[in-house]
Amino acid sequence: MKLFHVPGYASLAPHIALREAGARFTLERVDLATGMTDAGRRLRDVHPSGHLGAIEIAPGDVVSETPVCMLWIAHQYPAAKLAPAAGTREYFTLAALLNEIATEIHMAYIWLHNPTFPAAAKATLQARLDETVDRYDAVLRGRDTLLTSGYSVADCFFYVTMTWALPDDPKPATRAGVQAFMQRMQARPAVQAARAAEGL
Ligand SMILES: N[C@@H](CCC(=O)N[C@@H](CS)C(=O)NCC(=O)O)C(=O)O
Repeated sequence: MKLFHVPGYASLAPHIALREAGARFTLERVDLATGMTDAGRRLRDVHPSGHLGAIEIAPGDVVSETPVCMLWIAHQYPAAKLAPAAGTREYFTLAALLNEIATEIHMAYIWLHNPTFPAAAKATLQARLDETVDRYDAVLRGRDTLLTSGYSVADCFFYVTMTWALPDDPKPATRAGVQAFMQRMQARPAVQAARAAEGL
C-alpha cells in the first residue's frame, strides 16, 4: 500500500490514521509543480484528479478523496477503533464530520492560501470558516474528541486542517477548545511519527 503525499498537506490526515492503525505502507512523495512522484511516476497516470489524499491499495487501484481515505482506513483496521460501527447513527455523524471538514474547512484553506484569490472573497470565506471552526471549538471545550463516542479519523483530519491557519489570523488564539485538542493530538505517538516521517 502506498500513500501519495506532500508534507503537511491533506495527505497527513490519512498518514496519521494509517499509523494509528498500525498499517504497513510506504510513502510516495508528490511534486505538485511537476505532477511527478519520487518513484518517477506521473501521479495523474494512476490517479486522474491528481489530488491528495490518495492511497494506492494495489497496483493501479487508488482510493481517493480524503474523507473516503479516512473511512477506508477505519474499515480496513477495525481493531484500531477509528470509527463507530458501520451503519450506526454515530457512524453517520462521523461521515458528516468528515464531509464538513473536507468541504467547509479544507477547501476554505485551499482558497485562503491561494495568492490569486480576491481579498473580498477571502474575507467572506474566512467569516464562514470562522463560524464552522468556532462551532467545533464549542464542542471541544466540552469533550476531548469530535465524536461523543471517542477518538476517530475525524480528529486526525480536523487536526491537520487546523495546522493550516494563516499566520496573521487572530482567531486560533481565542479557541481554547481547539488549542487543547491540538496539544492532545500532538502528544499522540502516531501524530509525532507521521510528522517526523514528513520532515515537519
Ligand atoms: N476533494 C479532494 C481535494 C483535495 C485537495 O485539493 N488537496 C490538495 C492538497 S491539501 C491538493 O491535492 N492540491 C494539489 C492540486 O490540486 O493539484 C479531497 O478531499 O481529497
